[in-house]
Amino acid sequence: MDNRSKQSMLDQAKQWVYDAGQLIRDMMEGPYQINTKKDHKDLVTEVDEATEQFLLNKIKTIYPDHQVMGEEGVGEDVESLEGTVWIIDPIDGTMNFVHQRRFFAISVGIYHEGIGEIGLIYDVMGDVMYEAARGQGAYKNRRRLQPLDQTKTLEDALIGLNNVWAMPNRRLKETTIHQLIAKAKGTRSYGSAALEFAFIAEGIIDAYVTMRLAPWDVAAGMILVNEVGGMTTQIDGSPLDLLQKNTVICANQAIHSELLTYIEPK
Ligand code: 2AM
Ligand code: CA
Ligand code: CA
Ligand code: CA
Repeated sequence: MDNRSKQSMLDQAKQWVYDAGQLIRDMMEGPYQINTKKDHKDLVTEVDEATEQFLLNKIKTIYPDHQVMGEEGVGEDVESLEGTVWIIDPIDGTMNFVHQRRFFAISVGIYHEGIGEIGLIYDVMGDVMYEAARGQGAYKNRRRLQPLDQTKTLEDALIGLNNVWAMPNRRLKETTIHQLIAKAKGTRSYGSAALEFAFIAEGIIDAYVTMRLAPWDVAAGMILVNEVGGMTTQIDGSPLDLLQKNTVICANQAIHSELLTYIEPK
C-alpha cells in the first residue's frame, strides 16, 4: 500500500469513526435495546449493531472490494487476510457503555495482505482519538506519542489485568498470576481491551495480559503499540492469529520477556 493511499484511507476512516462516535452519543440519549449473548455478562445493544452497520456501509460505499470483519457480524465471514481487511469493534467495552456510560471505544484496524497498516481507537465520551499508521508513529489527538521506555521492568510496571484471572482457569497456572501481581508495581482493570492497548502506547500503563481476545479487540491496538516499540504476542511468545481468539501479552520488550517467564500454560 503506497503512502498516499494509506494517508487518504486514514483520513477517511478517522472521519467515519468520529461520525460513528456522534451516532453513539446520539443513540445514548434515547432508550435502546440491551440483549445478552453467551451469558448475563456478555452484552450487546442496538447501539453496537447500528454502529457496526454504519461503519460497514461507509466502507463498502468507497471500498467495495475490501473485506470487513466486525464483532456483531454485520460484515462478511472473513476467512483469510488477503487483500485489505477492516477489523472493527463498534463498541469495545459494552459493559462500560451500558453501566457507566463512558470508558468505551470504537476500534478500527486496517490490514493489507496480513500486515497492520492503520489503527484507530476512539474514546467516544472522552473525545480522544488514538491513531497510528505503520512506520509513521502513533498519535493521541494529533500529539505524537513517545517511544516506550525499553528499560522499564515489571517491578516498576502497572499491568492491565482483568478479573477473570482471579478465578480458576484451564489455561494458566494461578500461582504464576499471583507471583506476577506480587512482583508488579500495580494492576488496573479498565474493561476495554482497545483502551488498554491505547494506554500502553500512551505510556500510562506498561503491560496488558488477557485471555481469549477476538481479532477486533486487538487489531487496532497492536498497530498503535507497535509504533511506539511495544510487543504483542500470544502467551508462548508466538505471533497472534487474527482469524482466531488469542491469549495475549503486550508490553515493552523488557517486560514482555519477563511476562513470558511468569505466565506458564498448564
Ligand atoms: P466487548 O466489550 O467488545 O465485548 C472486557 O474486559 C474486555 O474484554 C472488552 O474489551 C470486551 O470487549 C472484551 N471481551 C471479549 N470477549 C468478551 C466476553 N465474552 N464477554 C465480555 N467481554 C469480552
Ligand atoms: Ca462483546
Ligand atoms: Ca471488544
Ligand atoms: Ca464490542
